Amino acid sequence: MAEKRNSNTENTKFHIFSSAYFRSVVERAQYVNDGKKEIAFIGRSNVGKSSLINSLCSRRGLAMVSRDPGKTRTINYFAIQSRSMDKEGTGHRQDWYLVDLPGYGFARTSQKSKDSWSSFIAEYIKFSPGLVLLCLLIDLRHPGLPIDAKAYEWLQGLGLPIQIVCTKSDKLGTQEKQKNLREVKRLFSGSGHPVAYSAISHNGRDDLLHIIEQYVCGDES
Ligand SMILES: Nc1nc2c(ncn2[C@@H]2O[C@H](COP(=O)(O)OP(=O)(O)O)[C@@H](O)[C@H]2O)c(=O)[nH]1
Ligand SMILES: [Mg+2]
Repeated sequence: MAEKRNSNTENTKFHIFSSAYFRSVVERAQYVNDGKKEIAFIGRSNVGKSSLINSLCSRRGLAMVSRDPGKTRTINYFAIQSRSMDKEGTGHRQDWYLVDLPGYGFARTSQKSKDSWSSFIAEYIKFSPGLVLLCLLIDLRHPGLPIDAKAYEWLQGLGLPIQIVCTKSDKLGTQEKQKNLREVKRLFSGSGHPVAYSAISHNGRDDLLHIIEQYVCGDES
């Protein structure tokens, strides 16, 4: 896919100015390991992961929204270039990867397939030294799904920072949104403040980019 540069005029804020599909891998020997940082996205199938990645990068077709879920189990890397400005007004460029991980929770998934999902993800996390943050996506309409609670508990055990991102926030009214956000905070305690996101209005993009900036520009790796 050709690289596209965004015409972003807000140049003082941390922003992504270039994004391109880089590589899909299925096994450890193929992992990208070039010293760049990685921010990975994970969540239930249909939670809005591809839409969120597209929104974050301001690219309509970057991650395929319609890609048939569950058929292929691949780790997809997107090469990202971002720019930030320090207090002195000097611009800095960052090169990193956004990593799209296979979703969990398909209907009719056997225990064997769940186990292989877990070992697939655990291996990626274990052997990717550039990985600095895991974004776990939760549908804001359904904060209490047992499968998300299980995934969170399991991911927490892997010892990486986790950022909860609540998707499809545009589908809720203000009151329900606040109520469900409180519920997410309660259920996913220990992961900081959840970000409410809408891939339609892009509400939440600045908040999430600000969080990503801390990891991409900081030295937490
Ligand atoms: N209203 C609304 N719909 C969304 C949002 N994000 C995703 N969707 C819809 O939810 C469905 C699944 O989205 P997709 O990004 O393919 O989910 P994925 O399987 O997690 O990658 C699609 O029909 C999207 O258009 C959102 O923020 N708001
Ligand atoms: Mg998808």
